[in-house]
Amino acid sequence: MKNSAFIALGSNIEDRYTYLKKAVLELDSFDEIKVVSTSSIYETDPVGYEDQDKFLNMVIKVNTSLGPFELLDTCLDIEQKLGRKREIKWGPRTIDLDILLYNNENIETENLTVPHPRMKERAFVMIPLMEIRNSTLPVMKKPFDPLLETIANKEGVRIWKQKNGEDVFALFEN
Ligand code: PH2
Ligand code: MG
Ligand code: MG
Repeated sequence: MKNSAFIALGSNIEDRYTYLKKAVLELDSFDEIKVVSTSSIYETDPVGYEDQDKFLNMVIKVNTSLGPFELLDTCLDIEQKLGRKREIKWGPRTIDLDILLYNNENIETENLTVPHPRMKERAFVMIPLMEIRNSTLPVMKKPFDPLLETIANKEGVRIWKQKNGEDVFALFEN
């Protein structure tokens, strides 16, 4: 599995935690996809369309033998399977799976843009992404991340379930 990708997950229809868990397990159930890292789960204020319930968001890292478009199709299939209905743009959803990064590639097509075009402004994406990325580096006393310093609405992103240890699925054990 020579490729690696980062995927953002979001849910704001009950049971949010179960939707996150099912989506991660569904992704990992494919022979072509292995979930190698997960962030903590964050509760976040809705961005864009604000008249909706709070989200749970997280970011995962996968290794995969799928190409980016195959990975996108797989994500859309899982959204369908978990009952996603597309009604209001940016509106409530059981599960949203967005490919943030795929290797170091730049992809610009109608259906897929990588890096994800809005990720840099979204604290609910960048905070969990930095958490995973930083966990692969030695622990520093004072993490310094210029991009994170400039991001707005960080206060709208709060830890909901802290990741504890390296086991990828420990977050989802009861
Ligand atoms: N997703 C959106 C729009 N707004 N807000 C939060 N907090 N979390 C999301 O995942 C989210 C959002 C569109 O995909
Ligand atoms: Mg999205
Ligand atoms: Mg999406």
